Amino acid sequence: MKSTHKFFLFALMIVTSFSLNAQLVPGITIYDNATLGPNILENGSFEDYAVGPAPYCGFGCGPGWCHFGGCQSVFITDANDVICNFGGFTAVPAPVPVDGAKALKMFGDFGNGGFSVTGTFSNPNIPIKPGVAYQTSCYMYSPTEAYCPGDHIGTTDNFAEIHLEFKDAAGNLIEYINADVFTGANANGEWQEFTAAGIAPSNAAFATVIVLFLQPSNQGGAVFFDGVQLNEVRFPNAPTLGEWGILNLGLILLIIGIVAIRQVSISRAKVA
Ligand SMILES: [Ca+2]
Repeated sequence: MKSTHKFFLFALMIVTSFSLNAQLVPGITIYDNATLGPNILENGSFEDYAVGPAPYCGFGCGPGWCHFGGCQSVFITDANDVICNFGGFTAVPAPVPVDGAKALKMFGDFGNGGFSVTGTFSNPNIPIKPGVAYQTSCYMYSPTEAYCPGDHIGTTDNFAEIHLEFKDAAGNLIEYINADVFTGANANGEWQEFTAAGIAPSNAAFATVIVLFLQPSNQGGAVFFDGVQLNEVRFPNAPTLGEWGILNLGLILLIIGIVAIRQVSISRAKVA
């Protein structure tokens, strides 16, 4: 074998080797295979609060969160708390939090007889990286009607949501992503996890996580929230910049090799 052929064969072997080892950037479906970075929310499990009603009417902030809604429509509960201790119902133990010792409870404010919203959002805004995927999640709970009819939302229009909001450097909302909605159909006395994920826009600088209790028809019932997370989504198979360089070098060598072999073949044909 001529030395030129040996060189091109060697080059092709290198290209093939790098091509097999390099892993392409995964598409959107790789969310299933991604790993999550640490929770970047402050007090995402509400453990830094004291048990009891949030001491505000309308708006107020605590460790890592701010709240809005009617007077005392936001509570912090633990397993020693009781629910259904109102309206002639029989008091029963509050749900055991799914994460740690405390959970957040929200219900409507019954303020004006119309649509009301009670909400809790992370504060301050959380610095994020544009173009990077993030995931937020939380557990939600509403008791069965048999256990606590006063807090059960299964016979109401009430529902709850978790949003992930992306904001620009000035704090303006750019876009938000919803998880599935927690409705009366989910009020089965079990903690259930809800998740929303998406890629931060190119002009995003901050993220905010917000959980909402929505009361369209002035009806009773409550939803509990716990274990709220905001995580960077990491793709372990994504190539590093160095790996991208090796891949590109390999492709260049492949092209050079193909062209050179073609040149040698043409030359041989002419000699023949
Ligand atoms: Ca907790």
